[in-house]
Amino acid sequence: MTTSQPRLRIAMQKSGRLSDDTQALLKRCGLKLNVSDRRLLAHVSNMPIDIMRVRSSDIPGLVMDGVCDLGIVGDNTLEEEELDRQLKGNKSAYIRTTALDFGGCRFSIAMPEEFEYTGLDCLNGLRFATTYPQLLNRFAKANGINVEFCLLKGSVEVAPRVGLADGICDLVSTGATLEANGLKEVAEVFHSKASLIQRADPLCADKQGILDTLLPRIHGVMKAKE
Ligand code: PRT
Repeated sequence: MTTSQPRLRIAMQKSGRLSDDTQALLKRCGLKLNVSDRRLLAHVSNMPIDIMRVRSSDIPGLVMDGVCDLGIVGDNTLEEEELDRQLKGNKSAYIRTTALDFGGCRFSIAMPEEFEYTGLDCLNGLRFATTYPQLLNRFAKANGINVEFCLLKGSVEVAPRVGLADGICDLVSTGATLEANGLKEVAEVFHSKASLIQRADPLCADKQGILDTLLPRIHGVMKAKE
């Protein structure tokens, strides 16, 4: 009976804002990837690595549960899942191996343009639409304010106009979406970038060997871009 060599499994976003940069990073590290839309577990042909292509929001859990050895995900998604799991008493450990140089954005509170913002205190008791309630809750507690949440997985910016919430807390890069929806950014809650994360349990020697080859390449690619 032959036993095959263990393959390092990396989770990345299937399609969206992080997928092109993630794929480009892995290719610049010399990984030969055959990624097609339907293939959700892509084989790297020149190294013992498999790439699992999933929703961004599933990546932290896949790494925390040890289904994937590594993952590339936004810090916003990562910390939201960590806080949510801690609240529920579920496994939430991981190692942040490398802070990457893409996926930068702010997670910010935004209010209708006509709102008179005088500081965080004036947000007390208001209701916010957000995809990341735990991140907002942590910020509110740290600043001694009470806020209510309304969970929306997308189109968060529409919430105040339709009477669902007083304001929103969402990801912002250029600010164009806020402006197009009559909103203004009033407070930054969290600054996010993409990170490479690793499962907390030690890797077997074979997988650790693969990671020891891959990591210097990732750092080299990032340094070359500086
Ligand atoms: O669907 P999936 O589970 O894969 O994840 P997702 O819905 O979070 O996917 P996606 O592709 O929208 O975002 C993936 C990650 O990219 C986020 O988790 C962030 O870490 C990062 N990122 C960086 C952003 C943005 N910038 C960003 N601007 N994610 C979303 N936005 C959205 C924002 O929600 C808002 O609707 O872009 C709009 C604002 O952009 P501006 O330029 O108009 O300000």
